[in-house]
Amino acid sequence: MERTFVMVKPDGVQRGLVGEAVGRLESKGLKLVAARFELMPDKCVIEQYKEHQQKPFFNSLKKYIMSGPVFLMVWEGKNAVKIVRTVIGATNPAEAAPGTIRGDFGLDIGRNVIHASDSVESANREIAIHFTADNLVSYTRIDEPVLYE
Ligand code: IDP
Ligand code: MG
Repeated sequence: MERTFVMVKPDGVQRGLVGEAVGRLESKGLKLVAARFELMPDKCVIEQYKEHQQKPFFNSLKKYIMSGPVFLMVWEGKNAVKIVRTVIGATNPAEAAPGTIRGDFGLDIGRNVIHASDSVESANREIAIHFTADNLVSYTRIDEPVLYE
């Protein structure tokens, strides 16, 4: 089983899309193992987007992520990293397929509603930025026997 880090960004929160995002991941069969609603501290934003620190859009990205509350989650399941990236869609909502969260709810690359880790390595790194091991809840979803072969 893999775990991945997912965040409804401030535009998604303001537009009332937390429930939509959670609902899509829940009904996909993935298991929610941690969640928190917060204004993300400066140092966590920098750490989260470390790989983009030298990019021209970094300052506007940081301002966007800190513009309002975000909803942070950890989801678990078989191939969770790849599956969640598929559910959220391409980075640019203009290119994201219909049926994906970004494809259905976004217009602009700088306001793309939701984040999800892009690899198992990033997922482990990002989960550790926002959650402690104690925050991750181990339990069995009652439908697990019918979700997996
Ligand atoms: P990802 O979120 O799909 O993994 P990344 O390339 O890692 O995409 O970029 C991180 C975030 O930075 C994007 O989700 C988006 O919010 C923002 N971003 C990426 N490229 C641009 C850009 O060209 N202009 C403005 N914002 C961008
Ligand atoms: Mg990324």
